[in-house]
Amino acid sequence: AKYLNETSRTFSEFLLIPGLTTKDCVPPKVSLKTPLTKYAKGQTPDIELNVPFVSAIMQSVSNDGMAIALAKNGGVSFVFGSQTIQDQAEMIRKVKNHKSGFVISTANLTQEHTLRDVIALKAKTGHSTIAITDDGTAEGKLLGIVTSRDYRVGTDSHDKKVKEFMTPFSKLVTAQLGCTLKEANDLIWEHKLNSLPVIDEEARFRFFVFRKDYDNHKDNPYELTDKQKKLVVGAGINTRDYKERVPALVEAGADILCIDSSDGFSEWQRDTLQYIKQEFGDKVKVGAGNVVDKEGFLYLVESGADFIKVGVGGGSICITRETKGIGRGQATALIEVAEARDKYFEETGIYVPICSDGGIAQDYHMVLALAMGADFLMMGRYFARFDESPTRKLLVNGNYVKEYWGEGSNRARNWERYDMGDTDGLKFEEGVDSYVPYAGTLKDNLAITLGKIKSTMCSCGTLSIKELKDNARITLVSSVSIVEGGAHDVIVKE
Ligand code: MZP
Repeated sequence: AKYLNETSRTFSEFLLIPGLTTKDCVPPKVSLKTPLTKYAKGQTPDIELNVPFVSAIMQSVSNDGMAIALAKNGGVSFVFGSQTIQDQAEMIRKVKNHKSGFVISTANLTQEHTLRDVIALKAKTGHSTIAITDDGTAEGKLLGIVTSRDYRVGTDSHDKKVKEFMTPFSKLVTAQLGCTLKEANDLIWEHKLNSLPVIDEEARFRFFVFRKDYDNHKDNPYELTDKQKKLVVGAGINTRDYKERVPALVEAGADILCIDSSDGFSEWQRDTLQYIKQEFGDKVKVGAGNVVDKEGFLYLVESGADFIKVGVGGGSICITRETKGIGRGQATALIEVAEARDKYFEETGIYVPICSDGGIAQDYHMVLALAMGADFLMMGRYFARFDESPTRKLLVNGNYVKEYWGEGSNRARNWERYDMGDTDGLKFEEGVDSYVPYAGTLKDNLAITLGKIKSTMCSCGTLSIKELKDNARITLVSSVSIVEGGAHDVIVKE
């Protein structure tokens, strides 16, 4: 055997050292935008994430409900593949057909535009549109568009038509936003969109869409800036039935696929990647993995993967290391693969994003993983705790919990993930069936997590994930100093 000299380490063994925080380095200015798919130097990736999180390809985590909630909040779900092709494609369709809100800048929508322009905008976005024109017809010039300063002009107006129009509109706003039209108007106008006591999650977006941006005083024709597309959704695939599953998922509208396997350094993954690229060219994006070293990374990149997933045995429900004795500490695996990714970029000009999959047990592990070179993170346990995960919420010993089981457990029976090329069926379990503490809604928890990440990034003096990767300073911690990191030598009050 060949011995690797370094110790296999995990996130809890590291800490970030603060860098200089300049006065303009504040959390609201931090961007968490990150590439999801590979791209050539100087170009932009076809798919980017606004938040560097994807939810795990697991029955107990990523169904259509989770996918809709996460996509609305800037991440992407990979809908689990351990179900029939038809059922998985149906979930993808549900996400793609979901009418969602898009924040579209109408900074340039002016009174020179007519209601007809707004109707065209509505046709493109699928949003309900409420606009007031000076003569009450579609060709009339815009007096106002939902909540904007124009509205005040509108209600103050003695024009009967405007008044007639505003009364039902006012009721609609009150019903959807749970506040008066004036309150909504003030909050939107003051850019305090997030303070709206929204009843219908999408209402916030709908009303923002048509806010006219007076601050810029621009009067060019409007342009739609976020992209005119539906929610982004991914799907897990395996190395067995890909010739049937992939076309069905593509047809259903999946934006990105990922081969789901506990050990991705295999010829089966190469065959699957090559089939997809030959059949669909670059139109179909597909990630591969999981690997834990540079050899595995290069093998899958050269086979055509659009991103690479890193991690073997670190998942919270995973017993692969105990069962089979394979795996690598997640931090060590990530550091090596990130180095290989950077070298590959230097040599070829192609940047292949890497995803750190599994083993995130604390929010601070996320920022460490990003600093160590992950472009985004796949998480199961984290998302399983939320209302949106597909599993039951139960009261166990006085505490609310959600169910969470591994794909390698008897409950999931996802033997394709552990395929060794022989007969069908799981031979032994590599995952457990468990509970995780119930934590509430995805949106609320994500806001807290992202707040922590941004705050840490500011402590490191960085405003983007790239800056964090390039400039972070990371130190190993001794087991004694880990004790120092918690409350110690005090009697903590209840
Ligand atoms: P975690 O976020 O719960 O720590 O880990 C989630 C990851 O564990 C998944 O994305 C997947 O890679 C891995 N996983 C899923 N099922 C099993 C299993 O049954 C597993 N062993 O290891």
